[in-house]
Amino acid sequence: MSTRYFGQRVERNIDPKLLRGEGAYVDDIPLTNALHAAFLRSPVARGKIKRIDVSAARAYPGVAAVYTYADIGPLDRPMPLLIPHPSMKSPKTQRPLARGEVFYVGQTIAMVVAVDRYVAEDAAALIELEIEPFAVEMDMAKAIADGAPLVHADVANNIAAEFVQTSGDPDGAFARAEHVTRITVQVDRSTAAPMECRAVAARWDEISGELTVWDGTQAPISVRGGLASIFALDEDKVRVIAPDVGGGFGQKVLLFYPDELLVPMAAMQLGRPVKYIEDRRENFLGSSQERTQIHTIELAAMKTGEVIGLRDSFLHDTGAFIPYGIAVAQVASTSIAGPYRIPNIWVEFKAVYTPTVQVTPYRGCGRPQACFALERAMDQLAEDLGIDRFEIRRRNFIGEKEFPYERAGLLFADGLKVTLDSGQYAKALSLAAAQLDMADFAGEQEKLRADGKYLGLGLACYVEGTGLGPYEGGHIRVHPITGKVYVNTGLSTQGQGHDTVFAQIVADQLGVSPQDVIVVEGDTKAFDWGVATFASRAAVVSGNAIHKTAITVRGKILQAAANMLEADIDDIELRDSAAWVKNSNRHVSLAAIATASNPLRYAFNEAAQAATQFAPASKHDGPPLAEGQAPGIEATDYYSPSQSTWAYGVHAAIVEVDPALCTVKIRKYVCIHDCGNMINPTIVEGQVMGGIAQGIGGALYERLDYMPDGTLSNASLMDFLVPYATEIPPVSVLHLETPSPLNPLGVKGVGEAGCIAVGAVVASGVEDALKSLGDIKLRHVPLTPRMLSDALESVGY
Ligand code: MCN
Repeated sequence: MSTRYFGQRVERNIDPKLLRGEGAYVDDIPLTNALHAAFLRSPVARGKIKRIDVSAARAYPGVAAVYTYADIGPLDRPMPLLIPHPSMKSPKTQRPLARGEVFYVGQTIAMVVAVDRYVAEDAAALIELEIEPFAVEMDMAKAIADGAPLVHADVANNIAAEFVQTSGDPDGAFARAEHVTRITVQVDRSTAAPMECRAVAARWDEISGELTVWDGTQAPISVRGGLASIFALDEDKVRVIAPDVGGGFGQKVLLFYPDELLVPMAAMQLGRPVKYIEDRRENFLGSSQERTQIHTIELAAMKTGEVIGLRDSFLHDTGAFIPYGIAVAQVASTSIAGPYRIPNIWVEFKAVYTPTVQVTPYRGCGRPQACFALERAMDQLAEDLGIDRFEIRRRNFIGEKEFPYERAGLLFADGLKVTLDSGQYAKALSLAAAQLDMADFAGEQEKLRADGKYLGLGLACYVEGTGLGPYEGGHIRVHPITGKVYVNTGLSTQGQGHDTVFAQIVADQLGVSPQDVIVVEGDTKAFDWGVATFASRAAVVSGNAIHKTAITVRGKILQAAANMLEADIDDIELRDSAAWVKNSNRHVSLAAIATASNPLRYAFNEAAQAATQFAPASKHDGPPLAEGQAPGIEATDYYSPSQSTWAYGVHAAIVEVDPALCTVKIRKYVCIHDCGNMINPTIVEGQVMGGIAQGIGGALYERLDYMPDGTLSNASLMDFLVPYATEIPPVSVLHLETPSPLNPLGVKGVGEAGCIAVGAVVASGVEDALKSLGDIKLRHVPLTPRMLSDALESVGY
């Protein structure tokens, strides 16, 4: 029987290996005779390097080399600006090693390479460094004022970019409005905190002239291109392997971190493998972060609750450098109207340099901030107009028949329109309400209040543009001899389960079991062209590329089988790893078909013997394919989406607040989401759950606390509070599947979805819980006990 695997809960095939501890991360790669790198990092945020003396470090026994900017030749230049944009005045990117000045605590100043990490760190500690500190302003709102200390001397008011987008006639809408709600909200700085910190190892083979780099990156092909160009090597001579990677969440797709360039450089110069494994403190100090935005948002509404206009002006903290241009802020600005039919929009932002590590996309990429601003404003509008929170959202949703819905004038990224493709927003809201069991909730809220416990209901909706281009590809090959199917892609995986879902797609087309499909990712030798894993794009872009390729391979199999079995091509079906003549027992295995492409080549094998029994029925003497078809049961193809697909969801929660202790417990969390057709619901649920857990961190616990002098006070997992499993409540995840009309599989992305709405839901719930105590407004996450205490104090509690 042929089975359809698309949409099935096929078990993730990589898990047994990882759970048994058999994963191979960069640090597990055995490298004989390897040297180890350690970095000297800046202890101050801004300052001038007055003196650096590495002589003691160089003389330290066991040290192979010490590098400062002066020792790295052509690498001493600013890293690439990945996404240029005309709104940027003087875009700054970081140099691998600081030259002359430092811009944040943790910036790399020197690299020591030694026989082991201990020696490398001890030697780094011997480097004499004198920095004249400059004044800093850590508060983004104050940093744009005249006279504030500058992060970059030539960037006035620290404003890295200013950008305005308009849709419709916002001024007209605000003039017409019967009510305007205006609030200011803030989301604070956080970090991805992956289980595995970043890691790079490199080996240079002088004889073949080949550089091999193991890199815990989300973008191996792009890293290879960068390394080849900076070291003036042919791309074929550079192999980048992203082995098992313990989470990335956007942090591992910077291009480049200093070590990604310097470790290969050292390996080439020293003629020995070199390894660098970032430790947790370095991850807090030197790896990208995201989130701080301050929005002032206004909704122009009619008394019916209809929102006719939106204005949003926000500050976006971009850190000391801006390698991703305005991408994060632009995504926030184009997500600002959420799932609502708001025809008139004005959204403006300023990206602000601060003396902190650079900001690049972290799971959600600007959307959690936009969602927080919009949904907090929707709650306020509901209160202002005396309309139920569910009802006001229902009245403003884009209706099912209104798709495709274009927000004319807004650009998601350069040249990329904001056109929402499909959805059932109202249905998602109704499902959320049903899941919460509102009648029951009201009763319990009343009952617990008598015991001094305060229950509240939180609600938020989001949309997410997913599946960003420009392209991804796939190569599929049915292996002669074994008949196993190999799928190579240009992506890498950090835990998303690509190998399982891509196997499902291929298995459906080729009539094999997903267990017989071996997906190879994260190795530039396996596939040549590709972009990276980010922007929730693998299902949409790679999934469709692989689907397209599998259809071509299927066609070749059918053609060859028809020839081999002397049957009509329409009479062939594929199942159980073989091609069958329908309603008969006549069949030939995929192994034999692939082998028959060139039986002589595999002459010592049984499948080859079997294959020779089938005389090529085609008129030519070649493999049993059609004349002109390439040999081998294999193909390569690409998919390039025309625009993003828009996933969405409604999240709601019942929270319990203890005002005496200022603690918040999430009692129940409900997530209704829609990522189009699901390839694998179990994987989708894992993604959503992981996102929600990360969102809870951002809602209640995780904040990077920069001190007024620019040092990070909580650069450790003892102080930066990542939630434990015990903080994650029971979550019911319900799926809607509205296919995207934009791609053959009808899929949308889901990798970031879970985290987007959580901050807004929690703040909404806590505010609701405390309503009876006074006019408490919660406009800032993470919502710490301190903030709650202040809020309660402000109403005299
Ligand atoms: N999927 C599916 N059906 C759909 C959509 C997706 O079965 N309709 C599956 C996909 O096939 C894939 C997974 O769900 O196996 C996530 O798919 P997708 O939304 O396409 O996201 P990507 O695979 O491109 O992963 C990137 C995304 C991002 S941007 C971040 S950040 C993130 C995330 O994935 N980082 C993660 N999830 C993560 N999960 C883990 N474990 N680790 C990370 O670092």
